[in-house]
Amino acid sequence: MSEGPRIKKLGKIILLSAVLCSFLAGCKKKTESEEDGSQIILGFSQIGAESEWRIRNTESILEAAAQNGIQIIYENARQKQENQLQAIHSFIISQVDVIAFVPIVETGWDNVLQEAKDAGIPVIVVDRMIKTADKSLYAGLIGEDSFSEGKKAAEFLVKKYKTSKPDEPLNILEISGTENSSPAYERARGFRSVIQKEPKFRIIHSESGDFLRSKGHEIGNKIISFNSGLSIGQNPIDIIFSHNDAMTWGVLDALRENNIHATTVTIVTIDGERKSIEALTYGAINCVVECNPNTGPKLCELVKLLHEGKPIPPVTYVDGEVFTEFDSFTKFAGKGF
Ligand code: GZL
Ligand code: ZN
Repeated sequence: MSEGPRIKKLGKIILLSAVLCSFLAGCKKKTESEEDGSQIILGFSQIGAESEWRIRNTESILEAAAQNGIQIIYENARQKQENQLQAIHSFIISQVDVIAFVPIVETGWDNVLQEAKDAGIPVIVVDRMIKTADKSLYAGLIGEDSFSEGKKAAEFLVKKYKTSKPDEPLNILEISGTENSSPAYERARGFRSVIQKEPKFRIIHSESGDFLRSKGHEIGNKIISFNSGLSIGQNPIDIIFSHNDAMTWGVLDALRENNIHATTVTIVTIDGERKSIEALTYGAINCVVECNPNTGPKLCELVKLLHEGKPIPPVTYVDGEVFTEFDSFTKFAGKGF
């Protein structure tokens, strides 16, 4: 073989080995950092992006991980529990240091959490709660008190209608969140724990809108009756209690499309999107119970404690406020969504 092509061939071998070395060095650097344990690796399974609240919740966690030097493997389950189970399983295989996940529904987690426990990987439940007989399957929960959010919604109605007469019953439509999710159960329970003491209120219908604006829109279209009021069958609707702002805005979309002014009905909603609080100023919404999505910083504190082998509290709540039509709107600081 003449010189020319040989040089070329040699050049190729040198180039290839250079590429190989840099690749190995890269790998080596990554294993080095894992070996000296300088960077915590967190596997995080998020349920999806079904609402502005969820999007802010994800942002808060990703931002906090970056600020805390935590390497996060983020998996978006696109609203499917089976995608979450696969994601958690893959975190176990990759031997992450800590697993955090938002359980889209309360049940069906025991097997994969047992796997994580057997692998010695601590798990933090985020935002929503799970139902399990074995509390040792997770280290702790960080989220919001959904029961108290439901109570606050009802307490606003008791205050708003304190002078209305008991013999003029007030009909409530409840639009609930994702079926079998802890916020849907707990918000409903908290709301009823107050309402059932007040005979003037009647929950005439409850239906899941799956925390989605599109489903809220469908329900909105369903309750618009011919005489441009809102009703379920023959029963007029005086109040709508919606488990999240996304569904509330779906109902408001339907009202607007049918030229029905939102002030014809009292609306109480949960989450605290900026546009929902602003709607208090023009009467489209009457009460917004805030659910704080910014759990990122606190979650990272808990991750670091677990990585150091320290215990964490069984439940850590982040608190939220209540904004109503009676406020002066000077106090709204907002949670960034
Ligand atoms: C509540 C959270 C709910 C929000 C919705 O803690 O799980 O899920 O209220 C979101 O906006 O979809
Ligand atoms: Zn429409």
